[in-house]
Amino acid sequence: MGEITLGELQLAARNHGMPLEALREPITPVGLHYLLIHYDIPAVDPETWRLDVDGLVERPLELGLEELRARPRIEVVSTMECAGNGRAKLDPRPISQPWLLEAVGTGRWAGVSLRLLLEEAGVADGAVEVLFTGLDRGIEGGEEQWFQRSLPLGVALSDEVLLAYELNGAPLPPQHGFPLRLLVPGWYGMTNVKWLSSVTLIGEPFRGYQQARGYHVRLEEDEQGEPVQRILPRALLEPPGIPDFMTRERTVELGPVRLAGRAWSGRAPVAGVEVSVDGGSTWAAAELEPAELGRWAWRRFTFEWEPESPRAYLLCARARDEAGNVQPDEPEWNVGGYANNAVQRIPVVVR
Ligand SMILES: Nc1nc2c(c(=O)[nH]1)N[C@H]1C(S)=C(S)[C@@H](COP(=O)(O)O)O[C@H]1N2
Ligand SMILES: [Mo]
Repeated sequence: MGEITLGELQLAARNHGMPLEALREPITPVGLHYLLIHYDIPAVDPETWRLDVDGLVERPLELGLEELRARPRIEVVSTMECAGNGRAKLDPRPISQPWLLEAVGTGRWAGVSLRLLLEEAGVADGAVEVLFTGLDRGIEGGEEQWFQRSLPLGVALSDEVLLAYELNGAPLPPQHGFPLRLLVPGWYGMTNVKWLSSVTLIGEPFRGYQQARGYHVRLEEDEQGEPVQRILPRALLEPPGIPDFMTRERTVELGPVRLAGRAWSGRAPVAGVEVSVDGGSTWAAAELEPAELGRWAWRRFTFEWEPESPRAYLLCARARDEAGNVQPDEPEWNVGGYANNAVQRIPVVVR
């Protein structure tokens, strides 16, 4: 596999992942949540900032932060994962943000129901999608653009969809979309447009770059492909023992080890998690803890492991969901490097 380029390193240095030991936390501390920022973090003055709700509506709205906060506050604990998580494990490696497995985090998000605002504005006849526009501008695929994505009206009206102004009990920090971002639990990260400036009802499906070019699973550059939408199942283990500084290989003391991790799927609730200590030749069920944080958050699992001798092991975990989605053993390559949910493998030396 080709070496990481300076361009990829530049992206990786800006957009950090969640250190996998943070899987021990049910809610990811804000500074440990992964980050993905296509362009620059925009400058926002909270005094003059307004959200426009416009397009095919009966009563356009223009709302400041205080006006949004005056509306009923709803909260959802949601696991967010970048669609490019796992990209760097594809061969050949698609050149973009080179995530290994760490582009995930779980936040306690709070804000106002998108449906409430849309009802207030009154959706006019002919509206089919809701377009979300961020304040960040850049050039991608040769096109200058605001970061923009749309949702079908039916998805936008779902109960759990928020315009969030808080993360973990505090105002959104600049890197996570201050003052307001979209939050669509269960959908891959790019859906959750940050630094919102407008919410626009439109009468035709949006064909902008982030919708029609980006975020499609394509086997060849010039095919249409399938849009990337809901998060596929994944289980990740907290790396056990202690790491080697450079290789990150783990060393564990001989004796019983309680392995633990978290599993999620945006497609359907997690149905089960299995663990393997022999690189995936044999699997055993892990203990799945109750879904205390609700439908949209990852679930903790544990597995009691008693290595029989001091030697090398290859730990793996895999999740399946109630819709029958499973994790493949090997990555399924695509041009953009999206939605690679192949099973995690952690080399461990027991001594
Ligand atoms: N306006 C805007 N919204 C955005 C992005 C962006 O670059 N600009 N990145 C998207 C992508 S690709 C992901 S994975 C998530 C990451 O959210 P986080 O940085 O808060 O974890 O935000 C999404 N929303
Ligand atoms: Mo992403």
